[in-house]
Amino acid sequence: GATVLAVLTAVGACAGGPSQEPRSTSGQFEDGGPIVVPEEWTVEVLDVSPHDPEAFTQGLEVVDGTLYEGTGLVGESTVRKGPVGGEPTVTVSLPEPLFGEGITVVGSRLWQLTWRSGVAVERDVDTLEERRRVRYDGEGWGLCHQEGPDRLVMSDGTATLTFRDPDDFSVLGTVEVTDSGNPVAELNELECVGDTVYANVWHTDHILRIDPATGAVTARIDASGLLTPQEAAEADVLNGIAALDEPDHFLVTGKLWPKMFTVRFVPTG
Ligand code: DDQ
Ligand code: CA
Repeated sequence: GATVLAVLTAVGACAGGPSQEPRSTSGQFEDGGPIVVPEEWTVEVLDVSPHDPEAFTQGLEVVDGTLYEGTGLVGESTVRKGPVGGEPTVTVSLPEPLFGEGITVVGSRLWQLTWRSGVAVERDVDTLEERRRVRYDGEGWGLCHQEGPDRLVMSDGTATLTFRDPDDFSVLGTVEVTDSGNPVAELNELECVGDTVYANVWHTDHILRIDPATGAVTARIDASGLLTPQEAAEADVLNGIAALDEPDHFLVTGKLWPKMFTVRFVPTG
């Protein structure tokens, strides 16, 4: 696990003076508990597969060997599904003016967020046809579903993750994500794996491993260098993490990336 600095001598002590207060004024603790210093991890590439270089990837998820991808941009937003490593077999469009964002599968439904319209679209997971829309406050960025507790986890461009009822999107709670005690804004695409939430951070090549119970970042995964400089020059940012059926294996891609990478996240050194 990550290093828990319950007794911290150097950090915070200089600025705050010699206070031994065990709560936040000393910088040693946050409201949620002791400050957690994330581990530094990297990615090990196991395989490379093609990715639609015109897909402005906003959501990526694999369920039972089927890859679901949501794309963005007004007039170009879609949801598509197909076998992992193959071409999509079903593609549907999200009509203007909606800008598609994160997606997640919950049983027989798929939820698709929109960026600034405050609308989530419920789709039939088989046909991807729209079933209904629900409203939410704020922006929509990333989305994933936890089995237990049965809830959605949603990012909105801030450091706050919102937990929602997977039936009606009502808010069940929130948590602020912090790295070494500091809020991390612009959390983007999400992936729920057991009790862990992974998030990539907009405009970075970092994927964060987050404990949603406390919001603490427990590992910072450096996923830079997946694309060649030439490929990166024509692509947009890293965005898209999907846990594969094989434990600890993930697909990672990005907006307008020509490739998807099968990776494992591994501690550095
Ligand atoms: N978000 O996905 C991070 C929430 C928003 C991305 C917005 C990207 C806008 C690109 C606009 C390009 C217009 C051609
Ligand atoms: Ca995902």
